[in-house]
Amino acid sequence: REKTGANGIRLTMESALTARDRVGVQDFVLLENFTSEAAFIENLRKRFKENLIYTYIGSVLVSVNPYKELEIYSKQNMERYRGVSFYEVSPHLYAIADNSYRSLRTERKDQCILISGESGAGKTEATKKILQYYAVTCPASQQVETVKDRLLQSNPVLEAFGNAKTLRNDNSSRFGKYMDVQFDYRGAPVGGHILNYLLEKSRVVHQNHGERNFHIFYQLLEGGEEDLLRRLGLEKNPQQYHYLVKVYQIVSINDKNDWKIVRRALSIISFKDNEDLLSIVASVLHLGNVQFAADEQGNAQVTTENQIKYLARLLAVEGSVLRDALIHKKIIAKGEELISPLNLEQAAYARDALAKAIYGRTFSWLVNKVNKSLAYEVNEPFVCCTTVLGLLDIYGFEVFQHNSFEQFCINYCNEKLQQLFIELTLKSEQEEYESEGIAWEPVQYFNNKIICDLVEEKFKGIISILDEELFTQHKLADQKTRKSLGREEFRLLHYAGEVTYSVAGFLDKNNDLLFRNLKEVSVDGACSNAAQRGVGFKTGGATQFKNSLSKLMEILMSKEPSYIRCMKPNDAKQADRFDEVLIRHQVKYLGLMENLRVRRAGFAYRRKYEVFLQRYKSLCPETWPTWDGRPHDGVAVLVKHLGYKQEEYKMGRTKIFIRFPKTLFATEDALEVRKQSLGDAFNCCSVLLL
Ligand code: AD9
Ligand code: MG
Repeated sequence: REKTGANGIRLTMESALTARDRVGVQDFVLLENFTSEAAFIENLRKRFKENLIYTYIGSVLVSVNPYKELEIYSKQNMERYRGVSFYEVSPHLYAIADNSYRSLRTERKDQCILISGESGAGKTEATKKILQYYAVTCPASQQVETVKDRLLQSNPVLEAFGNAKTLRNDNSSRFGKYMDVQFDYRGAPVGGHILNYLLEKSRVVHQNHGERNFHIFYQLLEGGEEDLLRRLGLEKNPQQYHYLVKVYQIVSINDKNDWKIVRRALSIISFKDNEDLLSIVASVLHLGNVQFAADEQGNAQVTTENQIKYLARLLAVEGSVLRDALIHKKIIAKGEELISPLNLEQAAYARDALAKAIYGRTFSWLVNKVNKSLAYEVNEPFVCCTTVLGLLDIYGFEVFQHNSFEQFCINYCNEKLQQLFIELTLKSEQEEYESEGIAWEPVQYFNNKIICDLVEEKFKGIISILDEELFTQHKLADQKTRKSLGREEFRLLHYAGEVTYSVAGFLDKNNDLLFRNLKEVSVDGACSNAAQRGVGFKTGGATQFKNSLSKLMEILMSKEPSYIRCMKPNDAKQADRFDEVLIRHQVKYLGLMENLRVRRAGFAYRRKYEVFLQRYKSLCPETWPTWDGRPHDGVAVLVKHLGYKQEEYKMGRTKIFIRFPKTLFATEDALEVRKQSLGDAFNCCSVLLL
């Protein structure tokens, strides 16, 4: 390319092109070859290299975790996004946050922001940054400050109890979270509510190599004051506890410091009975240290009396009752109660089941407490009408070597969200075309309803069958597929690809078995506080999950959605490393190409006549410097002058629709030239108004 020319104009035009070359396009709809995955990834890579971690697909925000602190979250930057039109500033979380907030205010329509992506992609960070944005930019008052504080502080508390170090993420959320923020008529946050999904309870009793238990255990031991630990019967050393892994110190985590943060957060969300909560945490650790030995008959006997003593006190149950419950099974046959002893293996199983149940219920109880503290207190009568903005931080689609019940639930959840996403995107596209009076061109897309039905249908669906415990008898795949499957496997063709699930352990996990007498102990004991409601359910875990998901879908459907799609650039949690294979995977799992195809089905670009005219009016003598008529007519004159061909664009009621990016780019380049020749007289935003 010619770098210098006889006139400076040529030079400027070159540099505009080079800039686009260097940093890519900030909206994927402007990719010339929008069906090419390679072009998509190349655009991401270019931007990532320039620390531009955000890119749009229309109104969807795609984000790549930078794994380093970027200077883009300052208060000044928040101000830049406040009240500014989506496309006038570079892509950012704040633009999504602000846009949703403004729709909520002006249209008084409930909003939701759905954040998805795989573990470590940055969902939780995004959620927190959005909350911070609202805390800083929304109107304040004394009461509101308290609510803002509680909303922000609910995070460290729930993260302490619900997050853990995994191989993929040092602060991995082990539960799904949906948080509503309520706004009053002034647009101030006045309350909130959290729904939680599927806490990974199995982590309480077992962690994979290189992973940890939930943060709270280490925080308590590392940071807990001496007399507190004494009261709880705990020793400072995590190595003492079977449920805690041997290697527990991680560079990126400071448990001692986090303990202070959590304690403070607990007090802000008005926890008076901290100690009750911590007693339960301690009891789980004691329970893990309960040991058994076999007597002559091979029946388990408790050998660690000390632990029973602490447990009895912490859980407020009779020691003897607890001891008996741990080594016996009570069954009811023909109306009669039968007590039978457990062997070593069964006793260990029962102990772990109790630990999981206690922790799980404590978590639900904690969420309840947080919700009570966030509940909107109506001080002014007649002003109880609020609008709601929901934030969904949910685990992304996942496939491992071995996929079990957890992956099944998680992937099913993603399947539902994808269905919702495609339906709503298509719907909003269709609605826009209709309201603009432009003919709709049908789009072919992967409809995953069939997979959702297969999972959730009454009687025939996998979840129903799980409850019936007939699982292995069901024929899920055709003969051809079956051949490549093991006896205890089934395979689902998810939107993101095929996943083979192993049935082993499915039923157990679905039933979440807790022996009857242990249930009774935990009902009697101190943990009765902690959300007893879960005890004795008749349906399996998957059915409960299905029901809560279907409620979630209803909630989401009733709101206007925005989307943030998070990606991680590498598995090493390192900055400036862009692993193309990993990214390609995620582009697929997030359904981004499908998203782009739907969005680009008709037109790459659309903009209100006023905005379009304002930007490009200098390119036509009839519209420059001012156009007095209707903006629609001005644009018609303008594009005629620019030589747009009939198939390149359409004029809607309020917007111009441009089919191909190249048309827009040609106009942009012409603008660069024009700018140069006009010099100072030219006053136009230098960012391409995507
Ligand atoms: V998981 O499904 O809960 O395991 P998340 O939530 O998607 O996962 P998280 O938000 O916890 O991931 O991000 C993982 C880590 O990446 C964080 O602890 C940060 O160290 C890092 N991160 C994520 N987003 C950003 C960012 N915008 N800027 C800087 C970030 N670092
Ligand atoms: Mg998370």
